[in-house]
Amino acid sequence: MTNSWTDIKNTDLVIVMGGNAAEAHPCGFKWVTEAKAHRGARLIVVDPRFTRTASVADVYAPIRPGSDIAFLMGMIRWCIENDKVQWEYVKNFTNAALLVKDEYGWEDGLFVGYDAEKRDYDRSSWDYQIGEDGFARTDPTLQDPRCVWNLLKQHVSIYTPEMVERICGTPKDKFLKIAEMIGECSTPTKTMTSMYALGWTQHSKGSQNIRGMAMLQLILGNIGVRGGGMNALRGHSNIQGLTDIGLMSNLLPGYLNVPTEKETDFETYMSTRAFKPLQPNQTSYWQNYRKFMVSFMKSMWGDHATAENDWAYHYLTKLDVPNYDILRMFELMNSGKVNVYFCQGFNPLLAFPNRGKLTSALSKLKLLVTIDPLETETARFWENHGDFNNVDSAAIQTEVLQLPSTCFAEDEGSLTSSGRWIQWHWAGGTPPGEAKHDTWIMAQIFLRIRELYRTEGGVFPDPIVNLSWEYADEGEPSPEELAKEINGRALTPVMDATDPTKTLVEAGQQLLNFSQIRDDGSTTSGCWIYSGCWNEKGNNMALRDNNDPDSTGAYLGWSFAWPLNRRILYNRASADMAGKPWDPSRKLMEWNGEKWTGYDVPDIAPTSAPGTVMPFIMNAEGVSRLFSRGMLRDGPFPTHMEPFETPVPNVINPKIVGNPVARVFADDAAQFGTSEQFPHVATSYRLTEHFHYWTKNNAVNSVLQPQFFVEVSEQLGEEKGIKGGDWVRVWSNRGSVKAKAVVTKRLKPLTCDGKTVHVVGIPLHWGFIGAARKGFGPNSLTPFVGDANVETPEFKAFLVNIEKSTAPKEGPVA
Ligand SMILES: Nc1nc2c(c(=O)[nH]1)N[C@H]1C(S)=C(S)[C@@H](COP(=O)(O)OP(=O)(O)OC[C@H]3O[C@@H](n4cnc5c(=O)[nH]c(N)nc54)[C@H](O)[C@@H]3O)O[C@H]1N2
Ligand SMILES: Nc1nc2c(c(=O)[nH]1)N[C@H]1C(S)=C(S)[C@@H](COP(=O)(O)OP(=O)(O)OC[C@H]3O[C@@H](n4cnc5c(=O)[nH]c(N)nc54)[C@H](O)[C@@H]3O)O[C@H]1N2
Ligand SMILES: [Mo]
Repeated sequence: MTNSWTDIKNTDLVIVMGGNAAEAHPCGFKWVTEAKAHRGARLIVVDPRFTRTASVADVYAPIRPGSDIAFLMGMIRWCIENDKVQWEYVKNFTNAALLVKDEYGWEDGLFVGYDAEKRDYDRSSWDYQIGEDGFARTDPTLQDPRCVWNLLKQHVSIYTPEMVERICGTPKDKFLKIAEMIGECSTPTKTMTSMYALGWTQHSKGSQNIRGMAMLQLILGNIGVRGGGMNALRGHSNIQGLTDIGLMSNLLPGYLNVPTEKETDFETYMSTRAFKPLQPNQTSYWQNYRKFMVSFMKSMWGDHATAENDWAYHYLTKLDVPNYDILRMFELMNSGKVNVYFCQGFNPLLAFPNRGKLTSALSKLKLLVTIDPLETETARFWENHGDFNNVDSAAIQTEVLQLPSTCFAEDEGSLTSSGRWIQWHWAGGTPPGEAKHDTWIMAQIFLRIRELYRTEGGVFPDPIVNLSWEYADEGEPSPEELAKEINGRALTPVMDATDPTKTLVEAGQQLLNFSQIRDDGSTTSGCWIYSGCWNEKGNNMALRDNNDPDSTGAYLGWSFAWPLNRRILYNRASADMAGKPWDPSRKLMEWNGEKWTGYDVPDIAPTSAPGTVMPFIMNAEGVSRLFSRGMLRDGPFPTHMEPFETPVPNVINPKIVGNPVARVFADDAAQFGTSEQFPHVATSYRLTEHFHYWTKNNAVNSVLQPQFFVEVSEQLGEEKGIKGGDWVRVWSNRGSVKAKAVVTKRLKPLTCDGKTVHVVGIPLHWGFIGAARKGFGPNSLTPFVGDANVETPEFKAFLVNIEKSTAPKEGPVA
């Protein structure tokens, strides 16, 4: 989230598109209710299904799964056409005025530089014209045809309301009604907030969906202000923490990058991360990258990371491919290239696409180790459960070890919420039976592996045997020790950058925050963005002061938000060029003539005078990006792309299949289905009464939502002779499931490109283990392909067929 849950109460208009917050985030959704009750805020929902969120919306519009880019580009077009633009914001705080290279262009659905063979773009022309002074060229009058604003206008021109209806199936009058409501938020005194989740991410162009809304929010001047923002509603209680702390295969903690194999030495690695400002006076905060990287490597290898050995850069793994995401790992497993798989807190057999392929992949392992508090389908993938898991157990030779772990309720530690609040929690119970903390399990495995490397050597034992491991109990690092390590401390005295005679931090003391992190080896810090979470003041994540001066929703004394306890990112943009709040009734930050003051921690150097340093300090431009240069693989602007399995061809260019640069493995391409065989669009989703695959182990939840079902419209029910409560079979080109039918008015047929499109809804929560009745879930059907930039699987739009059927057969195992 750019903002926070508690800030949602400050909004005038909520748009829930690409999520179902009332269902999947029922506690957080109370802030929408607050905004409705106390500010008269209105709620728009755009979803293929009439959801629980839609049931309390002022306006609901249906949309075909996987078509949101057309809707969002249509909205931007409408705002530009109707002058619903926050001009001062756009001109000063976005890259609207920057000039783009002459070679850049877009034609027939593709940007310049496409190479069909490589399924990739040459992105060199997707960038600014650089002047002789080394800065990007600009035209503040927005007259130059090569300025970002004019290129954007041209780019969105095809997305008329008629085109939106044709692609998305959203009736034109609904679209226009929503456009009017959104357009009102272009004034400085009205804001809209965007709440989204998987309805946008789980597509082969998920990143571009999100960019689309971010661009709209910038045009409306809604980023950095109270009640505005791009608010990603995160999933698991600590999934924000997962990405922050570097658990993506291509990331190190704090959004530093794992080096690639071309970056053979530290200076080469650093050379593309210099981030020289692209406009005069700009902060370009990533210029501090080296400090964060060096201190991270000090936290990993302590005294073994020195200036002489480039801070042990050679210990870091180097990527030979863009990332080792889960899709790639299962592909490798399925090609027999993986022997051992540690599966910790993950149930891929139910959670990942194309279960047939997953079963085949797991069957090729020598050893599968699961670390989980519960019995999972993944740990039992080899067990026959009749129709529910019809495998030949005798043919599977994988050895499975199940290590019972604790769960959050038995652990102490921190959880990072969607709003970047790192909140400490305490154990509510003691581990049952043989269960052990994950930290104990990991430490015990590490100690044994280190011992093997110490005694037996190996090709390159150094990164393992020299790993810094300074804990009171080697066998189980405590959450406090880990949190302090993440915050960072001084190894030798840290001197004041402006006065080198002054000691800022004594050796051994915790760093105050990341401003004290150094690149000379004097500091260590495990994750720079978290620095400040546990300093000499103590555990700031455990703070529970609910004071909120003037009820702004900031709650600065409650837990610790990264970065620097800042609650709203880019908050300098809440004030105009002179530093006065756009909306005095919603003041956030203000320039008092000497420094920035207000309700939040300023997201800019506190003494940067307005008019010099622009609010987007992480960007080399200092401004936000309507045109994202070469940063995303699939385009500097979002362009309409169909899902890989689509009921209608891409109307802009029927030759383009799916996302033209998404990675597709050959076997999976062969398994895509066509609309002739599979005429209906399926999408998958959650129910409030269950949490993924945990709560089916609990009798109460299993009674509340007792059985796996699929939803179809009354029209499709009629067409296929399906009544509510009937058994149906749903199948794709990859597999087949059986479910009870729910025939409902919540789904309505859509008309897309002149064709009737039916949507089939499939909830997630059933499997073959637990207290609930056995069921399937959607992932026997889903395609094995991900987003072109981050590889989130395309769970939300795929093709199926459906027919009336009979009950599935239980297997030999009860
Ligand atoms: N009770 C409960 N709460 C949960 C969870 C749970 O299992 N149970 N899981 C948590 C997790 S891990 C996550 S990630 C979040 C997910 O939170 P959400 O993303 O809100 O949950 P979903 O139900 O997967 O999907 C949301 C909506 O997206 C819609 N949708 C599908 N395709 C499209 C599309 O192409 N465009 C648009 N505009 N909408 C589309 C679906 O119809 C659905 O209503 O929920 C979290 N909260
Ligand atoms: N078709 C389709 N598929 C989807 C989705 C969808 O919308 N549609 N959503 C996707 C999303 S967003 C998500 S997040 C995934 C969820 O998929 P998973 O993350 O695999 O599902 P969970 O059941 O939440 O968690 C996995 C396991 O973690 C265990 N666990 C809980 N606490 C701990 C702990 O402290 N330590 C350890 N070691 N284990 C623990 C649980 O017991 C559980 O067995 O599903 C994905 N799959
Ligand atoms: Mo999730």
